[in-house]
Amino acid sequence: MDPYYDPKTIEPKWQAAWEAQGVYAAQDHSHKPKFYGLNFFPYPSGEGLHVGHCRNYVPTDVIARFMRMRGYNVLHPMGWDAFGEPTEEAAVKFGLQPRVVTDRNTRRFRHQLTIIGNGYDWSREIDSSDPAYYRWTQWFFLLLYRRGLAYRDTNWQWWCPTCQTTLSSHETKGGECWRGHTGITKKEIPAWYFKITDYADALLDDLDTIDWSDAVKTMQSNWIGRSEGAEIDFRTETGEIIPVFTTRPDTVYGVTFFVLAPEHSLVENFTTPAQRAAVHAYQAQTIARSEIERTAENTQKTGVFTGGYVINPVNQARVPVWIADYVLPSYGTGAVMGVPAHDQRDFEFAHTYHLPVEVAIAPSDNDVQPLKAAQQAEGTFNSHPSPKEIARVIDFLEDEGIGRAKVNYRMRDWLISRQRYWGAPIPIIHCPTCGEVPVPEDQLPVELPPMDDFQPDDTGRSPLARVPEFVHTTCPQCGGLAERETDTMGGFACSSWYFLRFPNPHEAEQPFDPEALRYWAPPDLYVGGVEHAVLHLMYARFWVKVMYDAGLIDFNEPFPRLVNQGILQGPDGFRMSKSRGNVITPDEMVDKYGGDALRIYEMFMAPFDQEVMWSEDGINGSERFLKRVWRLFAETYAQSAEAQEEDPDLVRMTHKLIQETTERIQEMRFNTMVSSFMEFINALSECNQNNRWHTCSYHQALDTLLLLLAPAAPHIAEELWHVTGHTGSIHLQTWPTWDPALAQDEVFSVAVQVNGKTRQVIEVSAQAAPAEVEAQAKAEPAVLRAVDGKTIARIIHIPGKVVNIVVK
Ligand code: ANZ
Ligand code: ZN
Repeated sequence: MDPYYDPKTIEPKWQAAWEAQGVYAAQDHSHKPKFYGLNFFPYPSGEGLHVGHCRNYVPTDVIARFMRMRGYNVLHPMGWDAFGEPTEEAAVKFGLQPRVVTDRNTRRFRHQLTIIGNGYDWSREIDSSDPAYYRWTQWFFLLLYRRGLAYRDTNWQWWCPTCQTTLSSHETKGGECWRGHTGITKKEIPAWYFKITDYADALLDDLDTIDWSDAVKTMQSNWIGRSEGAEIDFRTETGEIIPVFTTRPDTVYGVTFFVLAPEHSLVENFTTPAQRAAVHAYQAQTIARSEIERTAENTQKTGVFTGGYVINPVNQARVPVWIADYVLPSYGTGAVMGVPAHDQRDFEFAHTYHLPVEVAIAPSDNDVQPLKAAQQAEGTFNSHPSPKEIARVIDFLEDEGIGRAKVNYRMRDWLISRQRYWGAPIPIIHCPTCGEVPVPEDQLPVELPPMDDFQPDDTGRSPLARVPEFVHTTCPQCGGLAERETDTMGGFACSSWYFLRFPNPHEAEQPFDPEALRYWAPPDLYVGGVEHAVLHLMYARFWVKVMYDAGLIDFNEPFPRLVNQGILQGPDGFRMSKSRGNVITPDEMVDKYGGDALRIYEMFMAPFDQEVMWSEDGINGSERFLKRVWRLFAETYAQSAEAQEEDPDLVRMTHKLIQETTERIQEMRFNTMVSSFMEFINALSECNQNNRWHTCSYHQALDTLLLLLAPAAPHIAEELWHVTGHTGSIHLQTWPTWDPALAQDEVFSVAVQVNGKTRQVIEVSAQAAPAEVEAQAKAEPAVLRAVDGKTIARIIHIPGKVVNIVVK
């Protein structure tokens, strides 16, 4: 056996052999129990993977390998979330087709995932930009359409002038698009939406049924933003109804003004000629402000009086109508009853414009702070209303026919249209006679036409609108001339169902084979970063619920168990990213230390879910550990093969290691798993130095160590497995089992004597130091009584047998 550990030759050799032998292929039609372990499928960016991404991919791979050795039929696949703007831009930059760029990037990703030793079933690789895949993304679009969950509407949209496409409100933040471009504005254009709001309650309630972190659940629940309250019907002076949404209907007697969102369609009706110019100027200035700016807590509240009035239905008070941008057009009814005595924003607004403050109910600690002065001036003190009282107020409103209970959600419908080339075309045809007509299923996919210049423009239409052969078609219903929809779908559509494709990636007749899904789906473990906490994870849950309601699948949550890995910071303490320039690639680390050393370090650096900083010392240590493993085998494996004698101490340690490794993988405590390997290697090295390795127990310990090490360090384990004369891939061997009795620390019965007379028999651990045993012996009550009043001259200790206390 080669005395030196050489990952550079070992690792590529085994990677090729595993692939050729299909070691990681999942078995269709198996009677074994299954394990489906999945990572969020990556966007194949031009930058490739860095070692931070490995903190997500390596542990999942360890679990997949472990489960395979535990007798499970394992599905551990990989694919590409390949549509999207960065690829399209890279294509423009290099003068290439997005298809070419995508293929180049996915090759790089596949290579990187291979050199870190991950075992995927590559025969199931999927690519969301492949027509064979997006055909079914389009099919699901039509499923949603037929179920009334996809619709086209013309609205003010966020528009990024740099990306030249619309953005959903969650893709904007602080006036920037999600890719960091400033200067985003709004454009009024028709676009497609998915009606995710129909599923708001289900998405909220079912969070209780899934095993996710509280942090992610909270983010989802805030995003849904369920709010209970009432709608109260105010009236215009000419008698039309104009409802408001309020969570505090009990404060309706305190209304002193009324506010419409500047975008509200009724603003014109209230505006008097004298106020028109001011109102229009204010409306124009509102357009450019984001919801975040408008609703931020510490900003000055602004607005303009329209000149008009509404009537408060409970006391017929005439209330002035204002517009103000802190009222959002898309929430509730876009109108607010202003109650400055009980609402902070209303208070600030009233304060600025010298509007009256009227206390409707008594203050409490729950009420907003700056109001205290105003309320005390009024001098009314009752108790704060309980929800029960709010319910009574709602009953009253209902009886009077002026209001009703109402639940509102922060969540908006999902804007799916993108005016870009590199996405799945929306499969709809616009016919002058028939209107919107879905593309018949047998005409799917609607394929992207080849385009030389696919750069977006500022027309608000996708580049596909410039391809006449694509646009002009005939209506499937009436046969007349018609036009294709030219928007494509945002990538979150593609990633909302991909996990259902891996069990049957080559299925041509349907999106998935229900039989295969019944066995494989849903994934047993989903691993990814918290950055997906809302968008992807919410959208995928929505699609799965729709499929469930359509009777296509028999589960209604896509990811029963989700875990999030911790962030990896660069050596400078900042999150690893290309723009910071602190990226470390797996390629350079594998080149220097080997894939196994990188894997061991990724696990050892910190608990799986904790944020941690990269350190090259750490990976150095991991490499040293693997060298020690290698040396032990080179120096002692063959020599210990003939030994007959047993070493109970080593047998115990080996069983204990099996137990610890098993439990720690199951609990995803990979860092402590690695430390138990290290301790074990220390112990074996000690045996080696003390010449205690001529035992069959030692030999057995080495064989077992290889099996336990296989998921974490698959190459070295495989190489040593073969070098030591075993056959078949180590990754297809059975995981060792332990005997709990043997794994226990060994216990001896020790007789405690005083002057040679046995007073007590005690149990002591075989690992306990002599001084500990003697202390335990002296503390026994029977011994204390016998010794009482005398002095101890000496102690005769025969380890494992007798402690004789000699007294005078
Ligand atoms: C009167 C009132 C009195 C209110 C009071 C609160 C406290 P959440 O919890 O977010 O649902 N509101 C309603 N529609 C709005 C819109 N389009 N833009 C901005 N604010 C809006 O909050 C609901 C409360 O936010 C509603 O209850 C309303 O103010 C305001 F002591 O009505 B409230
Ligand atoms: Zn038609």
